Amino acid sequence: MTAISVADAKYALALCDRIAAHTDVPGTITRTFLSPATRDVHALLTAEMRALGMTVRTDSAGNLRGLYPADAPEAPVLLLGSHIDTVPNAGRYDGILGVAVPLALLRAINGKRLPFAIEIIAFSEEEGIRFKLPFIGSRALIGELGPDELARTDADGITLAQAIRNFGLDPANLADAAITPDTFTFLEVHIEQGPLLESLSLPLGIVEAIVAQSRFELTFSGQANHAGTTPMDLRRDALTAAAAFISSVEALACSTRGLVATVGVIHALPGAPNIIPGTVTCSLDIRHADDAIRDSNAGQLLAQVTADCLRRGIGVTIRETSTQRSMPMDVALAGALAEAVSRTGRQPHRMNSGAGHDAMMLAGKIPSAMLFLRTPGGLSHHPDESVALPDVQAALETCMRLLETLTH
Ligand code: HGY
Ligand code: MN
Ligand code: MN
Repeated sequence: MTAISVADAKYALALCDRIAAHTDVPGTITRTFLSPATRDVHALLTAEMRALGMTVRTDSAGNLRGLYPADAPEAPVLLLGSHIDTVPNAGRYDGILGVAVPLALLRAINGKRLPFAIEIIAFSEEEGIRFKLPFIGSRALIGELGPDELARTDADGITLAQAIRNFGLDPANLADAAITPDTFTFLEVHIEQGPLLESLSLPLGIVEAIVAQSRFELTFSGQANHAGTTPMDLRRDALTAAAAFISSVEALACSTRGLVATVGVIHALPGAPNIIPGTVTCSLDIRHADDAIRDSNAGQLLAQVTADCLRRGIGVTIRETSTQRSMPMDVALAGALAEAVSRTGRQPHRMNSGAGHDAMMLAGKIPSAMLFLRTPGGLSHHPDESVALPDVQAALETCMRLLETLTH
């Protein structure tokens, strides 16, 4: 099969740079579900896909899908891809690299036809920023984008269904996003987004399972009042109640092996230094490799905050905005991927993913695997997120070896 050159890796990274230029917030890399910048990225990727001999379509969930034909009709389909939406002020590789590497792979194959077709998918939304619902794109592939999800509203009150219509698509046609029956495997190439591979001085990881994650939104209701005239014992301060909750989140996660929990968003209203906050909303993101441990710790935190707010005379409402169970990757495929890494002369490292990925949605339907690339500094969901050129070349060589395996 074809050799991989450093030019192929450079192509992938250059494509990530070109896509990073399309943002909804100038000065940052920020693209949310079907935003104006997404349309620009679709146009850019469509041109790349067509130049590689692919046919291109956009399904009704806004996933951009390029199909590279097989050497014969009616052939099975290998699905590759990742997401092109980002968190606010993101890096340029989270998600996107998982579209750029497969395109670089096809570029290296250089028109050769294989006994299977290759579909490369740029998922429309994985992060869950605009609608507080992660995996919108990949949910559509597995038939889990239903009326409840379509009724979700963004900060401007636009429903998910309307956002799809505003992009020129029809939510009534979501069946067009379904994984085709002849799709036999999904491989997602992604940066690790953590410090492990770098600490081991290894370029590539093979994901064995993606940890369970739940996200909640909490609203604390106290009494706004004058900061200067209201005695401390007469206050119903919503922000100090939230602060006690946030401290309890940190304390529990630090004392529970394998648990991570984060409050990443907090809004205090009315939001003036001389007004006691009357209403506070905050998020909770809690993860563990074991569903039951994730659930029991989430339950403990939410029971604790409910009791504490009762004592403080503060109202608290809790909404679970999303939850994903821990998802193992396909054992045989992970083995083939590890063997492909070894055949490039590198040491494969099997690991779990603390980050969620579209693969966790597809793995329940088709054999799925993930190839991780080392993240320098372990820094991600940050503009300084990076990836090393040699590691991109290593990933491409691994993917090429895997294609050889799948071809026989
Ligand atoms: O938050 C996550 O785990 C992923 O980056 N969406
Ligand atoms: Mn991410
Ligand atoms: Mn990602």
